[in-house]
Amino acid sequence: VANVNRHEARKFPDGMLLGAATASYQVEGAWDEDGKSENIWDTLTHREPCVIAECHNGDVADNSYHLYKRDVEMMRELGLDFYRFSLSWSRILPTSFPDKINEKGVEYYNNLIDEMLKYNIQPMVTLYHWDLPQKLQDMGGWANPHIVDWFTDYSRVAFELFGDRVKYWFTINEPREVCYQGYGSASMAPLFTMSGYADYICSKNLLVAHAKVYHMYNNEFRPTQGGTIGIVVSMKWYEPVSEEHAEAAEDLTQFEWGIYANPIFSKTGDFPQVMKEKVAAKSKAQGFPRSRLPEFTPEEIELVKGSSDFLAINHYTTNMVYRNESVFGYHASPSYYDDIDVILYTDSSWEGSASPWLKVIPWGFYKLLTKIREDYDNPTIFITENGFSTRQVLVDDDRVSYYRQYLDVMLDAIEDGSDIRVYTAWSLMDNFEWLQGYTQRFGLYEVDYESPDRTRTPRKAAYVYKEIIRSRTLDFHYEPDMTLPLTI
Ligand code: GBH
Repeated sequence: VANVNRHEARKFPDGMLLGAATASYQVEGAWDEDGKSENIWDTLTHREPCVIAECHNGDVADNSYHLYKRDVEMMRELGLDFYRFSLSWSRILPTSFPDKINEKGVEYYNNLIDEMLKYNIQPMVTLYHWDLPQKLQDMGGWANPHIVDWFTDYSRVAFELFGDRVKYWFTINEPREVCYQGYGSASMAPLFTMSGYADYICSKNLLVAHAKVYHMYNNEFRPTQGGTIGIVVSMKWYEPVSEEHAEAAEDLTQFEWGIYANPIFSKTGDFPQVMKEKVAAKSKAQGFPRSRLPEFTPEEIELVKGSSDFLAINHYTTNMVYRNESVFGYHASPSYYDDIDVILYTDSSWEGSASPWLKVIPWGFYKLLTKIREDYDNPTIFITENGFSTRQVLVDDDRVSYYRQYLDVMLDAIEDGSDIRVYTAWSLMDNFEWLQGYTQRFGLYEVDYESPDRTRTPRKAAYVYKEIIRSRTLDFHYEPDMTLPLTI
C-alpha cells in the first residue's frame, strides 16, 4: 500500500524474459494413462491418501495431459515470453531406463512444445521436479550413487527427443527440497526421515548427477543444439535477529543453500567449509567413525565446479535466525538442524499468505540478490519461481501486491548491477501443492476442481501480470477491468 504512493512506473530492462511455471505431477494428471508407470507421488498419495490435505492426490490434477491446448491459450492470453514446465520421467521411460521409450508420453510433450512454439512461447524444461520413478526409489533413489547414471541416461533421452526445440534446460528443481524434505523429514515423498545422514548422501549424489548431465549436454548436444542449462536452487533469505547473530544466519545460509551453490558457483568448489567442520565435529562427538557429510573426491569437486550456465533461483520468503544456549538439545540428534545449531522462525507481525511458511518480505529478496552478486561474482541469474498463495478467490489483491513488491526490489537489484535475465511467476494456474493438496492456491488462473473440465479462470493477478508483460513496465497504479474477458 505504501508503495502505491511512492512509485512511478518502472521499465524492465530490454531482453528480460517474463513467464510462468508449473511442474508435471502438479498439473498433468493422467497418472496411469498411455503407458506411464508409477512415480513416488503416485505411490505416496495412493498408499497413504490422507497424508495429503483433505486426502487429495494428483491422479487428475489440472488434467493438463488432455488440456494442454487450453494451457497454451492461457499463456497467449497472458502474453508470456516463455513457459517453464517439467517432464515426467516415468511417463517417458516407464521402466525408468532408456531400454523402452513410451511414444505416447513423448507425443504429449511434443504436442505441448509445438503448440507453444507456434505462438512464439519459449519452452523452458525442468528434467526433474520431484516425481522419481518408483522403481528407482525402491533401489534407494537419490541415496543410491547409481542415480548418477540413471539420471544421465534419462536426460540424454530428453535432449535427443526435445533438444532441437528446447533451448533452456534445468536439471533439478530445488535440491534442498528433494534431499532434506524427502530424505531428512516427512514433508516430501518418499518421506524418508533419516536426517543428518540420508539427506547429505542425497545432496552429494544429486550434485554429481547434475554435473554429469551438464557436461554431457555441453559435450554431446550444445554444439548442435546451442541451448543453455543449469540447476534450480531454492533460496530463502535468513535475517539475524541482531548483529551478534550474523554468524548464525550465515551458518544456516550455508547449510540451506550454500550446500548447493558453493560446490557449483564458488571459486573453491566443494561443500561450504563451515558445513564440513560442523558436521565432522558433531559426528565425532556422536561416535560416528567418519563425518556424516560425505566427501567429494578431488575429481568430483572439479566436475561440479562451474557446472551451470546460470544460477536459477526459486525465492518466496524470509526467516529470522538466532543462536543462544536454548538451541542445545532443541533439535533431535543427530540431525541436519542439530548440526546447524540455530533456531529460525517467521515474525508474527509479518503479512502472511495461505501457506504458513510464506510471508511477504520483499526486502529479504533484495538482500538475497545482493548477497549472491557479492558472494559468487555476479552470476547470471534466472528467477525460476516466485509467487504467493491464497485460498480460492478471483480478486486476489494480496497476490497482486506481493508480485509488485517483489518485482520492484528485483528491479532495484538490477539497478545495483545484478545480472537477472529471467523472471518466472509460480504458477500459471492452481495445482497440486504437494502435501497441501489443493488447499493452497498459487495460480494466476484459478482452477475449478469440482468441475470435470477443470475450468481455468483468470484472477486479478493474471490481468495485472498481462499488463506488466505487455508494457514491460511495473505500474503500481494500474487497475484492470475484470468485467472484460482476458483475451489474446
Ligand atoms: C516450490 O518450492 C516448488 O518448486 C513448487 O513445486 C511449489 O508448488 C512451490 O514452491 C509452492 O510451494 O510446509 O513448513 O514444511 C518452494 C520451497 C520449501 C516451499 C518448503 C514449501 C514447505 C515448508 N518450498 N516449504 S513447510
